Amino acid sequence: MLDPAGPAAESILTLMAMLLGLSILSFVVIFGLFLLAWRRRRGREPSLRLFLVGGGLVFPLILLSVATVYAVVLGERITGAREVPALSVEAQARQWRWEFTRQGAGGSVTRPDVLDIPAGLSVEVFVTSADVIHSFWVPRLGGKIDAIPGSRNRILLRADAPGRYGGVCAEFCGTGHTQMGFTVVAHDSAAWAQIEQGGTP
Ligand SMILES: [Cu+2]
Repeated sequence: MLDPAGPAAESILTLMAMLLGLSILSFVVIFGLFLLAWRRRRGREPSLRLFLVGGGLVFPLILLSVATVYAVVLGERITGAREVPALSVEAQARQWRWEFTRQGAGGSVTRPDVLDIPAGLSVEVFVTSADVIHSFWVPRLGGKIDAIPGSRNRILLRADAPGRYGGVCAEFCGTGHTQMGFTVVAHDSAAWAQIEQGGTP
């Protein structure tokens, strides 16, 4: 996730860096005030009003407003709610593997533990589970989404460049949890055209 390869993962990293920055800023300000109070304990009394209104209301209000607006704007990018995807894929989790199904030229195509996508295009993945709760996560491409029995959760992924991206189950789901990895293979346009014609990836 520290080496994002698509817009959703990039937004998540930006959001994390921004929240970390605000936390450090707030820590420095509060610790600075503490040091000031400690050094001046025998001096004149600081204004109680400034402390309560400034430190208790204005300062956190500014920090939280910035964080909220930023998170909402980035959240739109992460969920891709308004984007029209180029491809829809069904992902079904079960103890302890993944099955990815898409509609191809000759009917539905299912591959275990490998998700083929076109590079550079948005793909929506509908995630569900056949048994317990799992979680779908491709750290370099986007955030996590839970795989819940009886529910169909959507996540939007885009890989900017062709390549292989590792995915994991991010919710402890039993003794085989650590082996429940999968691979997202992003194909270039020529290879993807072949796959759409029914060729093997
Ligand atoms: Cu799992």
